[in-house]
Amino acid sequence: MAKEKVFSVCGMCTVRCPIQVDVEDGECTYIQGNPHAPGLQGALCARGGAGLALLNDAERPQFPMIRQGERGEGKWKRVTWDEALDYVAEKIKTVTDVHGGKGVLWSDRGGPFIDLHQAFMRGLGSPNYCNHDSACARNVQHAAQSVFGFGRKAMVYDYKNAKHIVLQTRNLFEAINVKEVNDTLDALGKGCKLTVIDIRATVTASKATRFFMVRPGTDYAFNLAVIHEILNKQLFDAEYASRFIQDMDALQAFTAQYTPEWAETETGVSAKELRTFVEELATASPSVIWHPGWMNARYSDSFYMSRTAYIINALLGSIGAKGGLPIAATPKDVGRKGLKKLVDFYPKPEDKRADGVGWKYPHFDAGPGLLHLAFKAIETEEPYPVKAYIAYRHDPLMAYPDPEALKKVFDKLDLMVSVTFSWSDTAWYSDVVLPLSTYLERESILAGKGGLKPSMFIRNRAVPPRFETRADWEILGGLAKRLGMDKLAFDSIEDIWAYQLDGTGVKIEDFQAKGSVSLTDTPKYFTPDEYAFKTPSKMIEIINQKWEKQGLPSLKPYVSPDKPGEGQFRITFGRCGVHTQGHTVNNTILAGQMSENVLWMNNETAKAMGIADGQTVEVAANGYAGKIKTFLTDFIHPEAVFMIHGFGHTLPVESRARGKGVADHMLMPGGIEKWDLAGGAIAMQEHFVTVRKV
Ligand SMILES: Nc1nc2c(c(=O)[nH]1)N[C@H]1C(S)=C(S)[C@@H](COP(=O)(O)OP(=O)(O)OC[C@H]3O[C@@H](n4cnc5c(=O)[nH]c(N)nc54)[C@H](O)[C@@H]3O)O[C@H]1N2
Ligand SMILES: Nc1nc2c(c(=O)[nH]1)N[C@H]1C(S)=C(S)[C@@H](COP(=O)(O)OP(=O)(O)OC[C@H]3O[C@@H](n4cnc5c(=O)[nH]c(N)nc54)[C@H](O)[C@@H]3O)O[C@H]1N2
Ligand code: SF4
Ligand SMILES: [Mo]
Repeated sequence: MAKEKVFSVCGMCTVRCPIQVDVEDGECTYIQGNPHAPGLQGALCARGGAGLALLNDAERPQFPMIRQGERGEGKWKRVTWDEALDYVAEKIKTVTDVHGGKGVLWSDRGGPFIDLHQAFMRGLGSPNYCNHDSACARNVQHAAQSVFGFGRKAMVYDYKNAKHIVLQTRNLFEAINVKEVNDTLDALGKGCKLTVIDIRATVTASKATRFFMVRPGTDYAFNLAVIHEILNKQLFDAEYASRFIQDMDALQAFTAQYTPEWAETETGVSAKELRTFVEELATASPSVIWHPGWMNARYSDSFYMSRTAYIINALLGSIGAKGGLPIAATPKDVGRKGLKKLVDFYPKPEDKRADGVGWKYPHFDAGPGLLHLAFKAIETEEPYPVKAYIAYRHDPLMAYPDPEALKKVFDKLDLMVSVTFSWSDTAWYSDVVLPLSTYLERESILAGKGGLKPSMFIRNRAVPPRFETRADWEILGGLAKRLGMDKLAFDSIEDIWAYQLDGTGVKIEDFQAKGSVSLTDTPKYFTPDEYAFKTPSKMIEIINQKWEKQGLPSLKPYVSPDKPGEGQFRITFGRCGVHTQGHTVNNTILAGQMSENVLWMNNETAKAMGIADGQTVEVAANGYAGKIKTFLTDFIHPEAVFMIHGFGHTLPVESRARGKGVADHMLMPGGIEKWDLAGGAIAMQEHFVTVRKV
């Protein structure tokens, strides 16, 4: 039998761990973490292991389809790839003839392979490239930019060498990145402390040295009190602060009122415990990581929560420190050249963005824009009509609140295309479904990764496609050919790889041994003097003029979150270890692990309502009601109910997922309008639900 080991990249979530796939006679037989990848130790998470079930799943789009009936009706016509690409190209041409390139919107899930997508959009002459992030980490990104002048990924989390890790709104052991999990476990084994700040006890909390259960939505208060205590007790790194932090006086004056005693009344965490905690942080500094959050599209002050988290790191000297948040090196920093960019084929479009980012909202990061505002542009045709939308591996009808409202927006489109490897609500509502090969059946463009050791990595095709699906470069190349964008009409992935590697000194053969190429042998830790912050002052700026000019205070007075009314609860949500967002619930292996979500409720509160553990209840908001079993525990704040996101599927083509559990995003009426002008993200937990026995 022909046996082979193929290096590739997991595609079961956006983390994209390096993998090694065993292939025997054209069949994948086993997937493991790439044994050469540092920190992975050959491991994968449960979802990565379940990739084989995705590959073999017949309940995924198997061939291109064009809608026949009404949008969302589910009447599809099977077509050939030529027919599908001709159809899409023709429709795009019609839109661009009338409205220009800017009439086309794209959204994807961000990540290391977007160069091709951005090149495609530039080729069309559209500035409207967006990613998913206004429903994920945009508040964190903008917080980083407002404090340091660079984005959140310009720093890495050096978990392995940390002495105290603080996870706030961050469930590291269930919302998984395998390397981060392994590195954190290593650190804990070496005596690193772990503090978890959450509204409920997670698996991560169960591994923590200390767990603070806070009142939902009061993290900003918590952080202001921590800053107060650090400044008051002079526990900050004075030398670091004097050299690198501006506006220390303003910070001191602003936080004077936010004492630990005051915070106790907001968060429920005792002032005494907060003080002991801060003392311990100071002892461990600068090898401290106070995580600024990841999925932080939650509250109208989440941006400020992330900002204060970064400020605490700065005060403790951990920005740039080993065991803290060192600065990620780029290829240039280690004397090398990065991959040549496909996006440079075409000039930057001159039109302003439909979402207003960069002109109406000059303080936001223009790169991936804000998708919910682009949707607004579809609805209002302001600043101009947007008539075609391509959702690439993105399911906004599940990822943004209130899908019924969003469908009405999509009804204004002349063309809606979904490029996807599984069914999704968005694909089902599209005009054309272009089925993407699973990550095991497709190559991607080469990708670069910054970090302590910048590198490049490859996604090889492990096996040929099972069905009539194609790789992204084949799909976009096919469209490019039809749209006269010849430079992107590559005939083979090897041609793309060769273009990307040109001038880098790296050859495609160099990826054979390990699946990646490290651009340096030794990790690069910059000393603080070696890098400059990207702010106008080149320092960490507590007061950011870009935001101030928009009338957005850098030091915003704390506003206490609303309390739920009688019989109401604040909706909270998050991830579990065995599912990715909404797209693994139909996976045979993972559905077997967890087929429905449950509603976490505080024990006493539920009992007072006569609700028992495991009982089916109705959870409702604004006309939508779902039935779900309860999970009663002392370890969730009484103001909140919690559920895992991604359940409550309704599509007839997903037999394992259909009708299982409740969809949290249905419980957020008008949710797309609730977004924060300071951070840019949706505030998904600013909603209340009712619960009753059925
Ligand atoms: N109410 C509520 N809303 C949320 C969240 C929440 O917790 N609650 N979470 C938010 C967060 S953090 C995020 S990041 C977004 C996520 O929102 P989405 O990006 O919509 O989430 P996914 O389910 O990962 O969607 C990816 C889609 O692309 C398809 N796909 C195609 N190719 C690939 C591939 O190669 N790999 C993968 N992984 N998928 C592919 C999948 O089948 C799926 O349909 O949702 C956000 N929205
Ligand atoms: N297994 C798995 N791993 C994943 C993903 C996945 O779908 N599945 N998705 C990936 C993606 S796209 C992302 S963005 C990350 C998300 O990674 P995380 O942000 O860590 O994950 P979440 O589970 O969304 O949220 C973390 C915690 O926030 C808590 N929380 C809710 N409200 C509050 C509050 O008011 N205050 C505090 N302090 N805590 C609160 C929740 O209880 C939850 O435990 O995970 C990534 N990894
Ligand atoms: S965290 Fe799990 S699902 Fe995500 S890329 Fe890594 S192995 Fe795959
Ligand atoms: Mo996310």
